[in-house]
Amino acid sequence: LAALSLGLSAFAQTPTTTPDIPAKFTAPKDDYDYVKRVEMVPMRDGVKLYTVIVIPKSATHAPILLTRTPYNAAGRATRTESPHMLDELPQGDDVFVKAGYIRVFQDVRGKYGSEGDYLMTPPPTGPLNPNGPNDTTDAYDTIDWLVKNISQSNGKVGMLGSSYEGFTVVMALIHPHPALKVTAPESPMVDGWMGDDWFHYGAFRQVNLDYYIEQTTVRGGGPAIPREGYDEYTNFLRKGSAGDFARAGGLGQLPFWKKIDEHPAYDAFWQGQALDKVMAAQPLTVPTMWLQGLWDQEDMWGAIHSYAAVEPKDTANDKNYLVMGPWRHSQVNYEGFSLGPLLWNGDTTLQFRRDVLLPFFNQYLLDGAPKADTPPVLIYNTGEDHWDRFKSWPLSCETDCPAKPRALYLTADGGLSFDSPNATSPKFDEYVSDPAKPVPYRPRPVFSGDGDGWKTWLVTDQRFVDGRPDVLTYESEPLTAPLRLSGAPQVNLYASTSGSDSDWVVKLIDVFPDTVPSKPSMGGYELSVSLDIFRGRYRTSFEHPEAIVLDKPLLYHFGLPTVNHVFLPGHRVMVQVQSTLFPLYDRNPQKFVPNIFDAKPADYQKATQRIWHTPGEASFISLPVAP
Ligand code: PG9
Repeated sequence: LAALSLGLSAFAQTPTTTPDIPAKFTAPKDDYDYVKRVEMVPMRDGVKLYTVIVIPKSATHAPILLTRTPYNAAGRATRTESPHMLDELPQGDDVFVKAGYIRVFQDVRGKYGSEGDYLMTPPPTGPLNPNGPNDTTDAYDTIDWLVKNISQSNGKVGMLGSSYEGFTVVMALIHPHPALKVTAPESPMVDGWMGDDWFHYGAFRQVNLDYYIEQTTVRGGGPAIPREGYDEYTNFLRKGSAGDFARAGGLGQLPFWKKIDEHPAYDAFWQGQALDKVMAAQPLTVPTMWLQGLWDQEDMWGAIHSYAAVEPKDTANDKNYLVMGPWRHSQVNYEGFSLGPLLWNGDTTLQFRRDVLLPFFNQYLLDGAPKADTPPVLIYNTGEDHWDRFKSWPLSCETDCPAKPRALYLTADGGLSFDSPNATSPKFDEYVSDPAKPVPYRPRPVFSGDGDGWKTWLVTDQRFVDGRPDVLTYESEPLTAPLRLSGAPQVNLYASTSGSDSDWVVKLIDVFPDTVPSKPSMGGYELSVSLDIFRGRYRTSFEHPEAIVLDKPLLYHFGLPTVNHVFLPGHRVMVQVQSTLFPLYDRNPQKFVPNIFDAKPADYQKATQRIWHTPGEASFISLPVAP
């Protein structure tokens, strides 16, 4: 009666003091369309790697799609907590989920749930890693375990992943397990010095210092380096050299930073882990689709150079494939309708995943699947806005290409010409590069938390620096016929400097007509289709830097990133030359010092930079002009 009068049930009740967190909770999953297994998979040295296996409930004889990651396998396999595998897995997995694949994510050794020691992108077996396990043996052992321990599988495995995850795919290809039947390294990190994450031609990408601390201070995700202000331009400028910035952030305690600091040049440390060189040494045995974005702001080097390195040994033309989309870094796994202000003809990433990637993987992984109609080379035409299918790549180069490049000369009146200059032309243009006022790589303020600003900086309208006294601009007349470039433009800059060291930045730009009626904001837009930076001290040798002879015109020769672009009639071609891209790249003090990481404030000096136009020393871009 007392209970009833209190409004409580007279039957057995949960005592009010029972702890509200039960000893065990199991979410009901009967209506899930998949099962998730977590396994600690043993490697040959006894180290166990944390592995998440997502199996469709309907699976029998299903292929396995494997990604090995330093970015938290549990998180990678959980986009949203959902009963549907399609929503549970990353967006880019959509086509594979719909096709009934088993999906596996694994933490690389030493990260998140995996045991063992972590090395940043561990070198392959060889002098830099004589007997330590690495991502080649770990991939091999993992695949071996997967095909023996997943009863719903057909024993065939494909691997893909972007960036660091793409690096792990390439490592698996060095000595592939026989069950590895097909791969797609997406923007793989292949050569950290030449043109992927850490340096470009020796110029240091200092904004990545946060990555070292996030990735190597703890097994999980570490913190970022604290900042004094909102604008990275000021934050980095105030600290001095990249080395000073790193040391102030505590990176002196991190072995990976020490290795970078000890190897600023392209010595054996870098050469021995350049995976395009490793891959070139042996024929590819697994069908592989190398892919990357045409405006990939992080790993612009890896895929295209690996494709080129292995192509000579693909004599049967059945293993080596190339795909380049109109994308930023890793965009292939998200939506592909646009990049910054550039709008494409539909969802280019879904088109690729559904119509090209999935049939390619199916061919090698699904029992009885038909042969896919995979073009050897698939590249988006960023001027005409459509996909191009080619038999080989590039279409224009010095040897063994359908067409020869054409020299486009930078002329002294700020023009561009396919005719070489004559002796009466003014000899040079000049500008003063002041390390105290470096040219920003994107409009200030450069806020580190602005992810979109970072993802799209390569397509920024270059009018934001055009007209600066320390940026030289060369421009053609409006084109009367289309100009098609299909290959890698080559810079041949004859330049002198009053300093004993210098960086050179060259941009190849498509200038839109003054008015674009269909999208007025694109009127006069200066779209960089290819740009890069070259550290002058490596002019004669990447391994042994040398001081530059003062005020002497010298040739700086380097390749720009690959393009497949048509400059349309009415558009102009533009080339810009400058000496800084700050703070993405650290400043060159413009005085030769043994290690730029240790440059002192007094080492940074202004320099007068001259771009030469005299016969025999005429600066030009070798354009991969294709019919
Ligand atoms: N670009 C990133 C990275 C790759 C390899 C090493 C370090 C960083 C990434 O997106 O994974």
